[in-house]
Amino acid sequence: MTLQQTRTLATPQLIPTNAGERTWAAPPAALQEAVTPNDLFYVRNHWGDYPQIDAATYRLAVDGEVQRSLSLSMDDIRGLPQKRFQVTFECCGNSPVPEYWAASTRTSSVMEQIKGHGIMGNAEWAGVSVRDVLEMAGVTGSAVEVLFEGADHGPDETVGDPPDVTYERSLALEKALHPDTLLAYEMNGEALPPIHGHPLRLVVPGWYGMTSIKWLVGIHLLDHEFKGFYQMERYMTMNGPGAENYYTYHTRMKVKSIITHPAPGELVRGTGYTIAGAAWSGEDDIAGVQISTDGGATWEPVDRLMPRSGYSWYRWEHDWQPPGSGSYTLMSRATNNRGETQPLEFPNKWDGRGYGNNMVFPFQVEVGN
Ligand SMILES: Nc1nc2c(c(=O)[nH]1)N[C@H]1C(S)=C(S)[C@@H](COP(=O)(O)O)O[C@H]1N2
Ligand SMILES: [Mo]
Repeated sequence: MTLQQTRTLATPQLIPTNAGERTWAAPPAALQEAVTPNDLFYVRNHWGDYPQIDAATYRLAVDGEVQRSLSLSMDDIRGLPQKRFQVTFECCGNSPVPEYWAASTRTSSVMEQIKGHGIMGNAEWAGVSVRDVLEMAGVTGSAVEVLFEGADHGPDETVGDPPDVTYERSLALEKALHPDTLLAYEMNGEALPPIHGHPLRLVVPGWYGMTSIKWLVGIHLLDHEFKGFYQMERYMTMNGPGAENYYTYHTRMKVKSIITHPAPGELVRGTGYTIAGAAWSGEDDIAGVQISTDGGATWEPVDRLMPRSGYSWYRWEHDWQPPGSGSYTLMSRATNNRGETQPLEFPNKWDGRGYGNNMVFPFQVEVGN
């Protein structure tokens, strides 16, 4: 089994995608690896300045609807049983919607690059179960949600209002108590890098990235639903009149697949090429990936769908004999084990935001001799 190792940049590096050093996308070459190296793992911060926390003096507060409030050091946390597995992250704003590209004020070179899917990555995380910490504190029967508080705060990044809001979000008790919902202190075998939440972050397997709170300083057990800014005003879609639910609050990553080989702009030569990519669907299994090399006229199952590791994406490969030189439109389409599949167009156009885009992405490729 051969996988083309094609790098599109001599030295791949993160691509800034907005002003103020808040979001960097992984370059296409980074998505060609099954595990994304730390220095090429996308970054999504809400403020340019991010917390620099000293692990030696760090404390995690656990309070609210608990029998015992806790203040835990990193040594206390490291004393709990360690868990280690891969988790694929995807920002809810990954993969811009084609209709919005034209309207963007970004420079064309950045737009060209973020037409890709780089606001995602896959890493091996090590840490402890949130559940073990909650059991130490003793959750009372009155608790319904768990609020995870980050150390970072500031004015809303787009309109400046609210003037000072903390990055914090809640999980339903059930997801927080899932044994694989982690407090992670390691990423790909290294101490969690400062920009990814050092010394401790939440990792919510299968859910969009905004749920995995970095620079975690508080776990608060609530007897009510949390209605804070980053819970209710961001990372949701208004579905518009006539929709069954007016709002979609994004949680599980929707079923999706991307093509990673060829990379954007790569010229394919010769008569044999292995198209490859990734597919994922929240915590669910991928049942199959189909590929089209003629713009969606015909589809066939990919030749090889590899098993995943933990909560990682699935990698897939497909051998292709281009009928001749010229321009081709490739498409991949994944289906999960619930029978859900990718739509041909972005489904949530009504509110003008692009969250949760899992459409089938047309991918233009030039084949040379
Ligand atoms: N404290 C804090 N946690 C956060 C964020 C943030 O800005 N502050 N961004 C969230 C978003 S939107 C995403 S997609 C992921 C990105 O994680 P990464 O920067 O490690 O890739 O972190 C999430 N956790
Ligand atoms: Mo995100």
